Amino acid sequence: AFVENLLKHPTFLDDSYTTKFIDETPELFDFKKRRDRGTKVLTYIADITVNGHPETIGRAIPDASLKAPKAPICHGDPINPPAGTRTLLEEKGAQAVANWMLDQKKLLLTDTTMRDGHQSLLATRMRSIDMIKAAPAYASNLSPLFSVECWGGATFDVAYRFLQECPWQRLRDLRKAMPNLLTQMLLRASNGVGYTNYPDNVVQAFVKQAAETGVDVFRVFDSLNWVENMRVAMDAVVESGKICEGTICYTGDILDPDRAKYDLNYYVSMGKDLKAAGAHILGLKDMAGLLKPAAARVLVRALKEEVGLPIHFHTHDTSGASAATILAAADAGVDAADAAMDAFSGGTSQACLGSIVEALRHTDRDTGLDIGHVREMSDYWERVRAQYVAFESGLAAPASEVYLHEMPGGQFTNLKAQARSLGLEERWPEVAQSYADVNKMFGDIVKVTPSSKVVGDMALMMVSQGLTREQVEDPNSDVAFPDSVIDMMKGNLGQPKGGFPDAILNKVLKGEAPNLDRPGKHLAPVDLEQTRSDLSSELEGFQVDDEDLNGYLMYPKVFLDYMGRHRRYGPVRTLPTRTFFYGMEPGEQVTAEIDPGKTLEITLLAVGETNEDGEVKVFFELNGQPRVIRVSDAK
Ligand code: 3PY
Ligand code: ZN
Repeated sequence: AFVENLLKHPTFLDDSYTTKFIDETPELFDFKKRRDRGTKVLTYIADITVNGHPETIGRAIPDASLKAPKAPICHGDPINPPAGTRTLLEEKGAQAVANWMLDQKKLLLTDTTMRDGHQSLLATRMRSIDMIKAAPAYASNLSPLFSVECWGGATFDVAYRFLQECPWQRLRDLRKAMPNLLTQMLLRASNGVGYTNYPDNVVQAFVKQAAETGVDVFRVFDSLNWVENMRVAMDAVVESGKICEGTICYTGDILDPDRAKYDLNYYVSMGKDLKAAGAHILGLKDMAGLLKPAAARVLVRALKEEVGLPIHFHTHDTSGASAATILAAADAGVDAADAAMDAFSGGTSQACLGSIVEALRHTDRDTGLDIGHVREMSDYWERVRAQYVAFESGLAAPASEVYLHEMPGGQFTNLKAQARSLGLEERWPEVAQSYADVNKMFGDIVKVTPSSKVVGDMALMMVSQGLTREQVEDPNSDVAFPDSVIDMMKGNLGQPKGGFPDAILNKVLKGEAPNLDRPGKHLAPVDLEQTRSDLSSELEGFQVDDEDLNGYLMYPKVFLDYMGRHRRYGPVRTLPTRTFFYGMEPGEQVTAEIDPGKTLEITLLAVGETNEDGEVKVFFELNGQPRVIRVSDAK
């Protein structure tokens, strides 16, 4: 309803430029046009104040006394932060960073707060402004970090789709504020930052652009662990001169003889394949948090000995046992591990960063981070998190149930919300069991975006229709499979180890032969310049730069919708988070810095009555001048 409501207003005709262009070249625009941006932002505030934000209506509201979070203090010169890992990359290149990792005694840490932390706890809804405020203090106070994971995964489309922001601008701003630290992204190999396999040249263009705009470390994985389907993305990363973290997704249990499909040899052999494919670092991505401490010792030791690359371990704390696993991995020699700042840790997110720092203090794997600085940063994140209560939906307690269903941390809360919307919340244990059954029916596959979404779609369908695995597999029963299941069985996400079982393939494809090749092999390259010029025409002559083009190629409709709203609402990413989600109260004043040093001082004076045409006048003061904005009351 939000999108429709906003798109109903055909006010896209006033001009044809985006925030980004204006933000970068303000001198090109006269006073009137700059004032237009003020009007746009006021229109947004008026609309949200009158109609509410559809994503927060009916949800928990942040405490009224909550103040906007203040940026953490920089201990040191924020303009010249201490040398960090990025300094090494810039001076000596990607291989030198990998070699340096191997030479370190300390356990290197990646902070995931700005990507997986909020993706797993707050449905990916953290806004750029809250990240950018923290970035100088990361550079200044936390320079021993290995990297800051702040881009990719679900954050890309959520930025356009729900936060009305350009994800590229987020990356550019963070990059600038943390010049000494490696930025890291999660890339779904041929699935880019989407849910489908893209043509090779789209993946290549995306990687090139991400490297140019500011990504240093690319964690590249495939949702079925098919190395064949990772090469295009990995080659593009290596070519860009950035760090390629070729990644194994961990599933099953290497110590369980009943899960022999994914045994130690499987992972070691995949690690060797990734090394041969050009990885500088070997990522070990335990997206559901299934790797147990004893298994971690065995796996890390074997990978270290047999592959020889530095190993970067990622896990989730759904079980509550992830810190134990990280410490076991550290004992076994893992080079780097992921953790989230305390206030964004635990549950379906990562382990608690401050506690890992403390656990290793006075040992030979001391992380080198200052725990006081970690606490200050976490205090900031705690205040940030409090503004997003509407999106909290996580676990109230650790759940050993994760070993049954094996859902990735990022999917868990999403699937729960989907189950709720289908009226299946009470039947969650059945959904969990069904998810496990579907996994077996599909032949025990790796479950991570996008394959995890396919398993989730099927599980929800079975529970809502009361179908068992036997009924689904029965050749005489008629089953309407979700589109995503049909697509995956056709081979459009690639091939899992051993292929999909015949029973389910035949049932879904009704005898049609699947494509067993790498999906990208059969996808024609996109004509990038033609697409740019078509898009430019569709946007009434708007100059489409490479970032916009790559955004459009990943998510055509999402990008166009974003642009439409952008023309109406302008640079709303500069608004405080509370204002963005809840509008303003009469008498309240906020500021928004729309260009460096150029600030809108906004006071909401009053909200009028709804007239017979369904319109409301909202009275503001903008930089001391009275302004009246009319919006329709859509309530
Ligand atoms: C993503 O692809 O967004 C993930 O976080 C997978 O774990
Ligand atoms: Zn994760």
